[in-house]
Amino acid sequence: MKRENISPSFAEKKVLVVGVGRSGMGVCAVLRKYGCNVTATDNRKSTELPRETASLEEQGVKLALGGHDVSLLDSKELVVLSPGVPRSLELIQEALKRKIPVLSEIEVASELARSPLVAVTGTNGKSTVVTLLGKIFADAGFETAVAGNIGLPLSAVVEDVPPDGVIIVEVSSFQLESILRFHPRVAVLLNITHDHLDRYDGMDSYAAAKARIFSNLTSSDFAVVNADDPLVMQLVAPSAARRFNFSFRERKVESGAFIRGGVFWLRRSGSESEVIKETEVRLKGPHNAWNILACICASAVMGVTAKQMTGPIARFKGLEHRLEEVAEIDGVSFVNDSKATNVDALKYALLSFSDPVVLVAGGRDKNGDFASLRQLVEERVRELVLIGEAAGKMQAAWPGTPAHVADSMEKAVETAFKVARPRETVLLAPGCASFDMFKDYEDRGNVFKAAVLSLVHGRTAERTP
Ligand code: UMA
Repeated sequence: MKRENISPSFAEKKVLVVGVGRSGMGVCAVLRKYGCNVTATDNRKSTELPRETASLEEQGVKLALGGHDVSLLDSKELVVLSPGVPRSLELIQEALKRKIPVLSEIEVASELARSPLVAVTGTNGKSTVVTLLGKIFADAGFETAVAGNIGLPLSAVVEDVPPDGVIIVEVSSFQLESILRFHPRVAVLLNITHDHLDRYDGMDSYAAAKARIFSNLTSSDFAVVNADDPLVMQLVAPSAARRFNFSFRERKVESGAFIRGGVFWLRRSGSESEVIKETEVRLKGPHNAWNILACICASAVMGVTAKQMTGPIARFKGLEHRLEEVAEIDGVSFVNDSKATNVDALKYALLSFSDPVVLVAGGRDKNGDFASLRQLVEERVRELVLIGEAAGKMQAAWPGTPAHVADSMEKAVETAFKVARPRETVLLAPGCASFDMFKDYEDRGNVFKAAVLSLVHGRTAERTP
């Protein structure tokens, strides 16, 4: 239901929504609710979008499918851009020329928030952090929603959470590119490493998009940042927000969280509280230790006590497709880290295992610097099984490690199982996007798991198209 006492800046405007995926569908509903005259455009045709077409028509949204004609901008007062659509698109450049504001779905949705937002960005770890934060806040008695890049658009839940609740929102650089007043109470920046260099013209523009998370913070807000990442520290420096650092080194933390003597500690106002022992944590790997430290800071600044955090952190086993243990066959463990879609995530996947692994990697290259991992691959990978478009580039980048090339995930799993020795791990950590062979990273992880399970059953999985 429309709230009577608020009038968002977009109310009753003539709006063009670009892209009718999850963000577009979510934002169309909100815009219609507040009296906007909405047209939605997508480069897919109505035959490819039957469910969306029916739903939008029922809501009174006009449709312009099968392309983006610039005449769609005539008389429009606002453009809402889906994150997957680049601002370099001719339609968007024309909108900017005509001085029509181009905003992202999170910008529009956040205007309707009644509760504080905790926004989380970074190259890797975002989904793990927002999910664990959701559990910590819920356990501490907050009404909570977890939304954003993780899958559920912010517009779908933003009005459901009461003022004393909290909305945890995963934000990507794509979403941050088109914010204006997006103003979280807590902004978390986990890390910045090479990713999406197929969309950005370099690290500077990618990092600048990430840094926009701080752009509207005031001295009443909090920036939670990884003090072990120099680029993160550089980007947060101009922010007026109160700083909570997290680090593996105690000396870098005045207020925040750190690890000392095998214990995660919270430090604020000069006093320290023990949160949890490393041995009680189920999440593996150094990257997950940073993720937990980030959660400690972000929940502490919102009033959660160290004691309240312990249980949810101890119970959290991690997410599907992130270092997910699939099965053990004849002493060989299979681990699915399909979410390792960039070089840095691949690096942390490898650092999570003390013994050498058989690595299944490859996919669609995002201009990743595979050669930077050469030494680590030589130390931690006994044999490689490479798939997808990047197989050749990876083989050339890691010449010191024996490699096999497979033309399907099923064959990759079979080959990896053949070469693996008892007590070794077969690790899927592609270091690449999935779109050359799969719908998305989840599809890739599911196909890997199905192939492993069919080995368990002694037969080859049949791939569904
Ligand atoms: N489209 C056009 N014109 C174009 C390009 C695309 O019309 O030039 C259309 C497509 O035909 C499609 C729609 O735009 O119908 C898709 O829009 P989208 O790619 O923005 O996808 P959504 O379904 O709206 O999902 C988006 C996020 N997707 C991306 O950022 C690519 C989802 O993050 C997010 O969960 C969702 O909003 C809800 O907030 C996914 C993602 O891959 C998980 N994110 C990237 C990542 O994590 O690396 C950033």
